[in-house]
Amino acid sequence: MPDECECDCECDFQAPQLEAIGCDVCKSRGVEKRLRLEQEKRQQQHREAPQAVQPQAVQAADDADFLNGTRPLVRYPDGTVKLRNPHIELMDQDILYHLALGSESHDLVSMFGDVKFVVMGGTPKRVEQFAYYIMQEIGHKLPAGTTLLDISQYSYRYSMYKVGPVLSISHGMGIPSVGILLHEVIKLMYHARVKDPIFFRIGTCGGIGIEGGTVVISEEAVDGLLRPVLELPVLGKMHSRPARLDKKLTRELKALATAEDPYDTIIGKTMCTYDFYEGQGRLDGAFCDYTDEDKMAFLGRVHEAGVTNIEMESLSFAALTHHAGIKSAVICVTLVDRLKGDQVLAPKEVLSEWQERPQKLVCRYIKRYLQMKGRLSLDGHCGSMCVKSPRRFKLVQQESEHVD
Ligand code: R2B
Ligand code: URA
Repeated sequence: MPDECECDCECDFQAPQLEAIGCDVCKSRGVEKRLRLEQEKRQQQHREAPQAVQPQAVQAADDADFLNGTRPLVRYPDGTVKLRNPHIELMDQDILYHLALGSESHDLVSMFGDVKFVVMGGTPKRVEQFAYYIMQEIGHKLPAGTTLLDISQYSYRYSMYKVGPVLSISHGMGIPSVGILLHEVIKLMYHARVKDPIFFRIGTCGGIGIEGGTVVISEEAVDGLLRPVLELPVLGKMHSRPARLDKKLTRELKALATAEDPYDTIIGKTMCTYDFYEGQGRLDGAFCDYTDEDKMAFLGRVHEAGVTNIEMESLSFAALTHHAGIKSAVICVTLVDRLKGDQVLAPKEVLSEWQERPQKLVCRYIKRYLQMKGRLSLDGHCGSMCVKSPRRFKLVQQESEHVD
């Protein structure tokens, strides 16, 4: 488009307010020109943006901001979650596609405004199990004629159950899956105006030099190169976010392990990898270009660096919750000691009992919190049909489905 005016209104195309001067043709050209100049300026700024920052620098800057009190306020003063994305406010509606929810299709404040805890686990079955377990433990009563429902069933991606102040959600396997979910759950917290939520990931992992069935509470998440940072290419450039977990929450969880527990609960550094096989140094994948000695040397090295367990989601979980200013913790049970082997060989019933261990710890935390707030009702009174045993209730329900 030529900048010069072809008419005789003598519009000055150098003027800052191009859209306000000249004839109608020049005005519209002025607007177009301004938009084009703004776009060029943005593109130029993007080209000049600094190259990928080193993970150590990201961590150090985050530390400094934290200590100086200059870390941007990531929650509103009343504790509600603030979104670090100016675009959301400008949208007509925000569809949380993978949760099968929307900011205008659902009354998210009434549905989720009372949430305090978000507990994530890998599989739909495990989070359903946790929902029934926590329901029993906190004495949550369902209204007559109702049962727990998978709120996100129509997404066919993730499962979500709500039990009073607790949301139990499946995150699938790996950093991409948990990352997508966290974007949407953090937005859900924002739309629902949830105050000071606490997020937990409960899962499984491989241990290094520790017995199968040990519960590990992560003090830090690191990547396969031992860097405590989540790296993500964004618009063609590498972005780094510090992966940080709440230290106080970690200590509080550890304090809830008891001497009567027939297993150890420890605090350790968690390595998070992009793959279960080669990424975790296994010899039993479809491909393997290293020797048993190479594998043992790698595991020895990371163990020496303080790594106690390996899994596949903690880095994204820690980085995105920290970026959102949300307190979080990762609690995993070890299924195998990687210094002794690669395959998960324990019998199904044993694995099943092991997987309940992180659930128990988080349940103790939630119960203690609700007790302290005077919100734990265990008096057994309810005005309508109560669920006495969620397990039996479910069995009866399942059986009825098979009877004509
Ligand atoms: C633990 O177990 C899964 C792999 O089997 C993965 O989701 C993880 O972090
Ligand atoms: N999950 C993992 O990611 N690794 C293991 O070794 C076991 C469970």
